Amino acid sequence: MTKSVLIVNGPNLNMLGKREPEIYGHTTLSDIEQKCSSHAKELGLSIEFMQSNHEGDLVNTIQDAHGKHAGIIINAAAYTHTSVALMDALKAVGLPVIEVHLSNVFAREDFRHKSYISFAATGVICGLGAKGYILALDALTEIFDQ
Ligand code: CA2
Repeated sequence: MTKSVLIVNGPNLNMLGKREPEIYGHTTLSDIEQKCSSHAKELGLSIEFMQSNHEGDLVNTIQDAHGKHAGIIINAAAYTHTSVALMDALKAVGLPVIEVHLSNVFAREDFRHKSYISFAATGVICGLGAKGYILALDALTEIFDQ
């Protein structure tokens, strides 16, 4: 059966490509979704791609992944640095998790160096822009095949 990957995007990522291109580039979230969708097809996976500005929606989506998805890719955006609730939901769902950031958070402000998501993540990719999501799909494929 085709394995499915849940791709979760946190607050303000809906503005990608529309504001602050000097930090986050010109690629929109919809461009990233299309790239993920076509790469997933090549890997024989299906994806559910979502974005929300609300922490509770993100928690609900992660909880609902149980029995539905084989792995999770998450860019929790600002909630990365604040959300015990997202960390707990990711731990509870018990799926492999790849954390992605478009920017290199370690080359930015100190408050971005701390990630609650990393406590629940199998691996972390940052600083490679939209390519990070593609590499995360490759990483999950390897994990599924182990
Ligand atoms: O580098 C990343 O992917 C981040 O997760 C992006 C978050 C930031 O808070 C994290 O520290 C690192 C911010 C996402 C906001 O995206 C915007 C896009 C366009 C315009 C404004 C914000």
